[in-house]
Amino acid sequence: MTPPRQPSSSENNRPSSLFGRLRDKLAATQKQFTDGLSTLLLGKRALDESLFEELETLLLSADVGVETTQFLLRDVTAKVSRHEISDSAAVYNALRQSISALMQPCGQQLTITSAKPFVIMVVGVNGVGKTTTIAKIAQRLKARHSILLAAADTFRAAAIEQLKTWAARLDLPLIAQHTGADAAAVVHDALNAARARASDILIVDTAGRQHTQSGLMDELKKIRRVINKSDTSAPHEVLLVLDASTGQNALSQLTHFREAVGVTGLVLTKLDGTAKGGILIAIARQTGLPIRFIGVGESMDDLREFDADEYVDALLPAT
Ligand SMILES: Nc1nc2c(ncn2[C@@H]2O[C@H](COP(=O)(O)OP(=O)(O)OP(=O)(O)O)[C@@H](O)[C@H]2O)c(=O)[nH]1
Ligand SMILES: [Mg+2]
Repeated sequence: MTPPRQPSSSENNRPSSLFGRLRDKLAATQKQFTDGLSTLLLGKRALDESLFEELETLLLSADVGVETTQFLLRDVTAKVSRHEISDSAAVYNALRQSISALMQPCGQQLTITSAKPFVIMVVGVNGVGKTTTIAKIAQRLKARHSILLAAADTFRAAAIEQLKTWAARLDLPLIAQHTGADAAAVVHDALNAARARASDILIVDTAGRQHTQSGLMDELKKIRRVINKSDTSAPHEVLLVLDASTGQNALSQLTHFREAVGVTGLVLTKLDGTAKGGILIAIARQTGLPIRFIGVGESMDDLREFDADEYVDALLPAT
């Protein structure tokens, strides 16, 4: 049974409807993880071994990962040993605190500096939501900035068409070449066009690739070099898009892309359809990288700036 919840202090500072909606969007994670935790910990259970075993299973099934699960359990059991915690509801609150402390460093929003153009390079494996996320970000930023899009996914004709469709819908200019063109050459053109137009922001869409495809990873490095050659401070943001429902594999993608192109920010997509929302906690623990946005659906409005307090409140409602 899920207990009635009171708004937390951080929640009081925000419109409650926004909270409600994030919680609704995270329905799958909510059902398994949040309800599971509430049932386990808020029902006056004894603090015995079986409780911690069940807690471990819950954390692992939400894809918090072995290392991070052990870390969280160590934290909580140490508090039990020190007699700082004496009942299961206090375990819930201690866990909430530990997760919140892990997530805080990730809550750094993307800041568009005065660099002109501010270059955002978007990378990730196939189908994670790169192109859709670019459209969502562009829609969010276009009221305050002039934006140019670069279709550097020259791999498939459909990929160029997809970005063209978004550019037309958002009424934004786009630089593209034919299918099979050198992706770095498209980016070179786009940088020149951005300067000529005095665009504030250039967003570069790249082809999805597995980190094991060394030729394609080299292409990505080349794109980065071309950008960096035109402005040594660029790219100003290398956004890695990760599909939250891929679970722990997201961490290995992160390691490889970080090594190849120096990821500076993350977008976690498809959090609406997964019970594995705990992957964010593992990412926070193991990398501390800024999570710039989270994707919670397919529509244009389904991109949120990541707010650590909001996320923790949605995942573990304050008691
Ligand atoms: N449910 C849900 N679907 C999403 C989200 N973000 C993207 N998608 C969907 O994921 C699918 C793939 O999105 P794309 O943007 O084409 O992915 P991509 O990374 O550009 O794919 P490639 O260019 O082929 O590598 C589309 O059907 C999107 O609508 C999200 O946050 N939630
Ligand atoms: Mg794409």
